[in-house]
Amino acid sequence: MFSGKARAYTNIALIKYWGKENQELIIPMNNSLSLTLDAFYTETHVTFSEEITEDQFYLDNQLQDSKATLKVSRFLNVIRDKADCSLQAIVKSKNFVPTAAGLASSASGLAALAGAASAALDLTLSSEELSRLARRGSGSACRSVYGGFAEWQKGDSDESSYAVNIPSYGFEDDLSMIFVVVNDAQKDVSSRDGMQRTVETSAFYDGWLQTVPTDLAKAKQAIVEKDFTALGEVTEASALKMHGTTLAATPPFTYWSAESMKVMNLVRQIRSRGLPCYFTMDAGPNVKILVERKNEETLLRALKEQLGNQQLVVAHAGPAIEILTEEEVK
Ligand code: 2P0
Repeated sequence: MFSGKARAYTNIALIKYWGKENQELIIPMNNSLSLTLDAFYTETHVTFSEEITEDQFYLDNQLQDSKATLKVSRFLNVIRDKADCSLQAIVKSKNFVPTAAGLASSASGLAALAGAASAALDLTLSSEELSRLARRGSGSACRSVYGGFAEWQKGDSDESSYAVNIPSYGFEDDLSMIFVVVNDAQKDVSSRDGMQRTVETSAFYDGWLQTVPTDLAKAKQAIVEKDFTALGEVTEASALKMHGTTLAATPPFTYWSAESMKVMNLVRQIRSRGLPCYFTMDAGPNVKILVERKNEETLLRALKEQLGNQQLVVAHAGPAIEILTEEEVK
């Protein structure tokens, strides 16, 4: 029996990843840039054992169905190949999220799985190697290897596609991200299917790709200069462009609900009244708002006034992935 444990925190992209050049290896079409957050994380315990004949996957103490287990098994195969191991595994994951409303993340989940399984099999990996490995599970997971800001450099091969830390000299500690949890009954298009459909069919996809390098450079410059306004503006622009591509896909789709639009308009309104804050959205209807930490309370009050009981979750910059000892597992 070989066991390992890890804790990984989720990340939200400020410059979005949207589209794959290679679906099998998860090589993206464009670089992306993210902030790792402290409020959501996954702890995963992996045991490779002679005593079982099939991988088993428990999420929050519930044995998962064959579809969810297959995703885990495929990823474990990548690690088994690397470590020359043929044992099956029991994977026990727990998502720590302040609310159950659709905030679980594949980024923290697959990063924690990569960390725990590689620790179990004694693969001694550098951060870049662990990032490459996590990428094979889920693209955004490669950024969760790092705390603070990370850039996923797309590369063009399994070896060259991984995330690196972006030094920010404490700028990330000046930031808050407020999640507005939007409840929505719409049927989901998974991010994996959504981005593929967009690459293959969207008339706007080339436009998206053309502007990413400039947006990325602006974001990195804003981080160096600790320029919140510049970072906020490019964050919002990147999200809007990514979501724009989905409207021109065949068949068209959107992750926005009426509630999402209401919240985005509210952010614009609050900003026009003099409080700098900017929104971003991912493959679902929740809206995330980037604000300076010194303005967090004021923004929360303004949001509560307008949104009543809608759930708000506050997050700050989070740490890098942690490989845990037995005692550290809750
Ligand atoms: C991101 N998203 O940069 C973008 C923005 C959603 C919108 O990465 O297929 O779970 O496993 O590589 O990483 C979500 O997609 O997709 C995502 P796969 P993933 O955060």
